[in-house]
Amino acid sequence: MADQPPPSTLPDQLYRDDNAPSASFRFDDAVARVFPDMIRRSVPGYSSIIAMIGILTGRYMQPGSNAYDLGCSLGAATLAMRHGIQGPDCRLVAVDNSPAMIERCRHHLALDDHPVPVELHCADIRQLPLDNASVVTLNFTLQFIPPQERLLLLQRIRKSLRPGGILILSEKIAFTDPVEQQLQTDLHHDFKRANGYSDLEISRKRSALEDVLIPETLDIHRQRLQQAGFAHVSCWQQCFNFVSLIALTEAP
Ligand code: GEK
Repeated sequence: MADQPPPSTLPDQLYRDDNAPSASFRFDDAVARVFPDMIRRSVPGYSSIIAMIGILTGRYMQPGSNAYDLGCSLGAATLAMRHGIQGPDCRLVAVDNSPAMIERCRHHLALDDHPVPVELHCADIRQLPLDNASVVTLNFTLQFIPPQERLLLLQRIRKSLRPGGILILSEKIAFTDPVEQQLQTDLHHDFKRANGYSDLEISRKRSALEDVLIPETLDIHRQRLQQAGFAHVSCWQQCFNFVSLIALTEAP
């Protein structure tokens, strides 16, 4: 694969024209083609989360264990995890159920010459066998899983983790207080406007994501993680309505 040209990274103009997709949002070829630009301009704090996933992996990855990046898209978090891994005999597994994402992710990984091998799978993370894990990442993926299926997935992740292992969970969140909800939504839209999206693009994308990306409150996430068996949950980054949590198998 390394001898093939790298995938081009195009500007996200998907919702700019009148022929913008009107159906529900899908991770298809059109999205995969513009994904790096789309996520950088849409998710406040994304690049700092990616960098910190490398740091967290470095701290918690145990020799002879597995790391998983679930919902890897083009492999940004996968690469951060790969570079964070220090110990010997570690295995890194990256999974996404979008063939368009996996195809491009393969190219991105091939351009990186770090020695830790990466296994790439096109699969549904709800069916993926997990074991002997010390670091599992769900970087803005759980929000696309139907809410009633989230606990089961977190329980399976918790069961797969060694003592001392962690889950890194990043999500768009909702707020119970309507004033806070409005404030954080407005600030997020200001961020998107500052990154060149028009009001029309913002509103078209918002409609496309309705019932596809389902945000929940920080309280619901914390409670569910505890119900799944995690000993401690810490929110280590919040930027407007986007957070990243670390869930520990053992209290620090
Ligand atoms: C990053 N983590 O750049 N099984 C597998 N993959 C899934 C499933 C599923 N059931 N549902 C959704 N996905 C990445 C960004 S994007 C976040 C993650 C976003 C995949 C989906 O195909 C997409 O690639 C990814 O989860 C979500 O760090 O677009 O906001």
